[in-house]
Amino acid sequence: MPDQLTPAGATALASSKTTGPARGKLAASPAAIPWQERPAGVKDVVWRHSANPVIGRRPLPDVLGIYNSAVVPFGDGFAAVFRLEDRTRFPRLHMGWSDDGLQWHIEPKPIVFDNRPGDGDEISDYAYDPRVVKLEDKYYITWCGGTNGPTISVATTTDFQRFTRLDNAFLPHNRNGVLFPRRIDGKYFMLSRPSDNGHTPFGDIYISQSPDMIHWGRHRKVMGRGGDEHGLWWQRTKIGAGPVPIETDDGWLMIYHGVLDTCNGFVYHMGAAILDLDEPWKVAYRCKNILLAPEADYEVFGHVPNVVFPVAALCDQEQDRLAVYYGAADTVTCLCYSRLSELISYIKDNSLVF
Ligand code: BMA
Repeated sequence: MPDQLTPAGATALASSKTTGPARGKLAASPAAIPWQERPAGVKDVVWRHSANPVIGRRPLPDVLGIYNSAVVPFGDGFAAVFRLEDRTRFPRLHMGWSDDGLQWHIEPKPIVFDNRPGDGDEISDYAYDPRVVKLEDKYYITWCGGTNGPTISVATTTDFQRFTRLDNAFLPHNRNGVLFPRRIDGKYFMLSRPSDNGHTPFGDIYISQSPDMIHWGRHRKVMGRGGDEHGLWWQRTKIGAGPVPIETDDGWLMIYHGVLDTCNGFVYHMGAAILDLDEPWKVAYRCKNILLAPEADYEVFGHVPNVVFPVAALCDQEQDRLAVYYGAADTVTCLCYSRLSELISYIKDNSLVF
């Protein structure tokens, strides 16, 4: 195992920390998730972190951007799997560590995965838009990996030091693979978005089941993009699952991105739906309204303008707090917040299932 994941190898830091926190220490109690109250005067159900972006432009030497990245509670802090682009612009996954979910220690070298069985040494996949979920006794990382075009790659880890790659879940082309955090009726479930090899001009959310994380089947459409017929232009071109679904009394809260194709290109928004707890291919509620549109400068100006792309959520159900990490303008990493109960009510009150 190379030494890039040891503290001594971590020469580049995005914060002033000199040691990485939360490296597998057993936590007495989980760290508090990032949180800010809704600012006075703001009526929206979702509001931005006041010090966005939490990881800004040029966060490390020779790094052009960290965005669309996953965060999970780990030890007595948080671990992240970051999408990082250096001067090659070839996306790779890098580990990150944080005490508070805001100040990040970022490993300067990419994650090295043990090869998938049968792969040999030739893996040179690009890797982007990771999601991470704690499922039973392991953390599962899913991401868009490309060897013969983009599809859903999967790996496991228990310590974020060693990573074991499984076989890809699906055939190319597919993106936005998001696992559920527990088995349902004995099966693992994954959302995904069949796509093409480029900047896909279509896309609906599907769900697949597996008994073992290797064999995936019983593919079902969960929900489609919605356009003119529903008067919902913000998600008329394509939709894709975002963070790992959150289990609530009303169903699985699924935050997702919805895309509008304009004369100046795609515009990415954040929306949400609630899926049936036992039959998650059934949509119980689907919010008609955008929860977050690209409006802040850091969402509108960047390498790809007008993108908010939610990928990870931290939820404290006792405190009724939800923090969502999203990539902005394919350049920086941001946070936004909501009260979980208010968000659920808002989705139910503004629901149109189609
Ligand atoms: C999608 C993905 C995302 C990206 C978005 C906007 O197809 O590649 O990583 O944020 O486009 O460019």
